[in-house]
Formats: sequence, structure tokens, C-alpha cells
Amino acid sequence: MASNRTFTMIKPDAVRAGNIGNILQMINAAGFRIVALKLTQMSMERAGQFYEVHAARPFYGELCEFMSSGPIVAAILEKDNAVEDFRKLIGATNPANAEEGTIRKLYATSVGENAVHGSDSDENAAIEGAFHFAGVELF
Ligand code: DAT
Ligand code: MG
Repeated sequence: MASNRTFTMIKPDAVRAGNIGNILQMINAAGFRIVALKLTQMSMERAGQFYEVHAARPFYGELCEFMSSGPIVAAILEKDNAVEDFRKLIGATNPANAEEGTIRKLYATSVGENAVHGSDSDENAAIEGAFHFAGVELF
């Protein structure tokens, strides 16, 4: 069944580069409704928990350092088929492989600093949304 909600983060590189507005504009233009939104920062420990699934990967330490290096924008987004459609909007993990017009093609600088996160399944969208937001923060 197609999902209605996904979870995203505008990562520290894109926040530092001043691209919050540009990326939110693309998200809105693609038809996603913002259900929850905040500027926040993860500690190294919280980043480690968020990316626990990647703990065995060689880039895990670097990933957690980067994701805790500055503020992020966390958001829950709603749209028919949200998870799959948002992954299409952000493009491939490595911006060198991302299609023209995708957020990562436009704003990511490397495979590690790739501007945005997008959930990869309905189950993870729910887990990741709950990691960052309390029920009263959803609208
Ligand atoms: P995605 O963010 O497209 O879902 P992923 O879940 O495979 O990609 O990896 C999570 C993040 O980890 C990714 O956004 C950036 C980082 N990462 C992935 N592969 C990497 C690599 N080969 N070198 C450095 N960082 C990497
Ligand atoms: Mg992923």
C-alpha cells in the first residue's frame, strides 16, 4: 500500500549553505504537505541512535560527526505515496549519480554531505518521525 507520510532532514551542509528555503520550496512544489517542522541539532549520541542501522558501515563515525555538526531541519511530510515519491525528489545517495532536477543534484556536494535525508520505508518513516517529534507537534 502506498504510504501517506515520510520523514526528512535538511542536513547541516544544506543549512550552512543557506538552502533551507530553496529545499522547502521544492518540497512544497512537489506536492508534499508539511505535517511537522523544526530547526534542531542532534548530539553525537542522538545521531548515533538515528543511524544505528548503519553502525557496522565504515562511514558510520564520519556520518554521525557530520550529522551532529550543526543544526538540521527535521520534518514530517504528507502526500500520496510519500516515501517513494520523496526518494525520487531527493535523488541518489551520491549526488554524482542523482538525476537532474533532484534536490541532491542541486544542493549536495558529496556522498557524505548530501543535503537531505529521506526515509526508505513506511516503517522507518514512522520510527524516524517519532524520533524527532512528539504527537502534539504534528499538524
Ligand atoms: P540514503 O541517505 O540515500 O538513504 P543510506 O541510507 O545508504 O543513503 O546512507 C545514509 C547516509 O550515510 C547517506 O545519506 C550518507 C552516508 N553515506 C552513505 N554511503 C556513504 C559512503 N559510501 N561514504 C560516506 N557516507 C556515506
Ligand atoms: Mg537511508
